[in-house]
Amino acid sequence: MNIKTFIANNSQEALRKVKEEMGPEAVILKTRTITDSGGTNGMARERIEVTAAIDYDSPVGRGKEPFSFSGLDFHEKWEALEARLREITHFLIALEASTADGNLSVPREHYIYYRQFGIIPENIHRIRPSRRLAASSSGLGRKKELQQCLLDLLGSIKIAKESPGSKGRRIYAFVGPTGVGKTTTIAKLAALYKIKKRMKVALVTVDTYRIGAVAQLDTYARIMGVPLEVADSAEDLRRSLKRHEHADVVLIDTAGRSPRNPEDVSRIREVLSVPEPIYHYLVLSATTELDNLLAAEESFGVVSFKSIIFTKLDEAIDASAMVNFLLKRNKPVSYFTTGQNVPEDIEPATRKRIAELILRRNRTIRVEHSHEVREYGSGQPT
Ligand SMILES: Nc1nc2c(ncn2[C@@H]2O[C@H](COP(=O)(O)OP(=O)(O)O)[C@@H](O)[C@H]2O)c(=O)[nH]1
Ligand SMILES: [Mg+2]
Repeated sequence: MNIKTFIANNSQEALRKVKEEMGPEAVILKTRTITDSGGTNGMARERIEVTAAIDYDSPVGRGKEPFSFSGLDFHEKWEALEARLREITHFLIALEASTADGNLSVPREHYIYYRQFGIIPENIHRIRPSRRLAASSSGLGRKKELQQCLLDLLGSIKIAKESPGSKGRRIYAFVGPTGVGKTTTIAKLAALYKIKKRMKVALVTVDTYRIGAVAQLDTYARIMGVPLEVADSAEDLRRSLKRHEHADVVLIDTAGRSPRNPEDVSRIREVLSVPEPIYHYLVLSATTELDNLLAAEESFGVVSFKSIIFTKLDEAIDASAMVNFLLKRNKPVSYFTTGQNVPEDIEPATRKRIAELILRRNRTIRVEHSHEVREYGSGQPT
């Protein structure tokens, strides 16, 4: 596959260029109007950009030398590969949009735009094109409006209140799949509550399943000088909570169990069944694929968690699985964790951060950072 972009003063001239260079078998993938400053006296003028493709196996494509990496250094090869991948992705998205043409709920151009940012079709269908978007036709204005529609969609993601709960002691339990970072997140929050908020903190672990699990939290507890209780049953947990009835915050660590084993998850629910109200966080990793996030959410649903903490944002090159998950499930998000350092690498979730994560995904589109990336959206923290 060979994909090329041509710029011309009008569409006839662009099509002539495509035919001359790529032959009659070339397929037009995309046309758009762009604005540059090459008019008289540097004035802005509108031009047509056409992206066309030809298969190497076609009579015209055959015999042409495919792109060669020889002679490039590592950095150049990497950049060339990235550019190539972007072209292929773009081509596939355009193909997907053409195939679904009759069933698109938004114009084809919009569909391609959102897909480039990794938004899944199901979530694209939630987008309501603004009236301004329908009216604006010029290149730059249109791009800004498209971006604003995307930001409005992201703005519908719910953000949970920090430190939820009423006055008095707050009890938070952390559930989720193995290795997502529950224990590390608890250590970060314990330090924040104790040092920053000067609260009286107690830790309880019901994770007696894995050798070393208690030792891991115990190390953090000793460093921070907070008490740690180990509970093996609901009765144990009730007694531990009684011993710390004067604490401001109690953080409960649970065993990282396989979401695919319902018995494991039921056991956690059983241990956490105490008369005191417990606010449950579901901890998920931003590096997990969408299908696995949905499966984990479904199996941990039995512990009726109130909000989600996403970990390992630092490791996720693409945050679209996390964002698609939050849009699809409409569950509030509380915190993001961004590394292994305790306590620094944690931050309250914000819509601004979500927008930045999604917008950085598509580096082929220039992002107007100045005003759109802000704490937009009408929803109040829940
Ligand atoms: N890169 C990165 N690693 C993390 C983060 N949070 C936790 N980890 C690491 O993930 C691994 C598993 O963490 P742990 O807290 O034991 O997970 P748990 O099984 O869910 O309790 C450890 O090596 C942590 O240092 C994060 O935000 N970013
Ligand atoms: Mg753990």
